Amino acid sequence: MDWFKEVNGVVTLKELSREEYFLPGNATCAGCGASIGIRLAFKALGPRTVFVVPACCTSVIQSPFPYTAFAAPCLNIAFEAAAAAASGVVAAYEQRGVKDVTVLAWAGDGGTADIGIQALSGAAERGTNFIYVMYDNESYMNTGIQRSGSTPYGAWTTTTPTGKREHKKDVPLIMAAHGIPYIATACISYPLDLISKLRKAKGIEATRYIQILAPCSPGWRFPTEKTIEMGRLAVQTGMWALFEIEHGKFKLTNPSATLIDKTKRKPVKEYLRVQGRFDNLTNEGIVEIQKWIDERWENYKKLQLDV
Ligand SMILES: Cc1ncc(C[n+]2csc(CCOP(=O)(O)OP(=O)(O)O)c2C)c(N)n1
Repeated sequence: MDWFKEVNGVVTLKELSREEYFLPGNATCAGCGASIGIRLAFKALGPRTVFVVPACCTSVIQSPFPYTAFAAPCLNIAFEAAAAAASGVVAAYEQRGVKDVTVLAWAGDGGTADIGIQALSGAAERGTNFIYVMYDNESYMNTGIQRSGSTPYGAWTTTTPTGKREHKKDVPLIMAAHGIPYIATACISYPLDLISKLRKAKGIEATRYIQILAPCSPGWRFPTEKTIEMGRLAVQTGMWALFEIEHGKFKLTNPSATLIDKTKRKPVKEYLRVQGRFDNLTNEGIVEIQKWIDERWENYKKLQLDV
């Protein structure tokens, strides 16, 4: 079934299929940002998609029999093995001459930025034909909120009780160093942008990497009805930037493209002060994060000018 009109066209909510392949009655926490991402990924890619999911919140959401929440094939795999297993699925379909299935590795930030990065790097170097999504809830949430390489500076987790001392690892730029043709960032609070990036990725035959910010109410300590608001604040303050790197060309996408001028971005304090995970952050900590954001955006400016 050709259930969307164009691969790279403008997306509107009306254009989206009403069919749901991420089923209700599943095991998500209330206000789960990752599950919004899963629903949108299905809407973007359609049911001829095979998910490859390592140990993470999604495996718990998806797998408990008989309440499985995916109306499409899903391979649950070991924590470190998403890209390796997805490479195997791609090879199997190629061997059988099947060309209309999208293989989607769907992994958390721990499973990507930390334990899964060697398999992902290998697949990207080989140019394996899959989409790899890191849904970024900025911690190992499934096992009770341990810090990951993608946890931001100053955030409380059970393994950083006084706040993380290091800044977030820049996985999109690590992937860019592999020279793959499509890299993007997205956020569940901007669904049309997320869908159009996934659709664009679907139309490219190579390794594609998309990192999706997925706020987590229990882990970030905000009320469950505020998930979308958290994602918006992350983007509006510049803590999370929306961009694409297509064949090496870096481009900020909206609304981030409108925030290149520092004065257009909200102060990061507005984002930090509404999340319990930053409760212990001092004013110096806030200044440090603001400085980190401003430096990153200077780099984005340069990257955008370089193309
Ligand atoms: C080799 C190995 N180490 C540890 C675990 C335990 N484990 C399962 S899920 C998980 C956390 C996953 O974190 P992340 O990838 O960030 O996804 P999230 O749970 O946040 O969705 C851990 C540590 C495991 N399954 N395998």
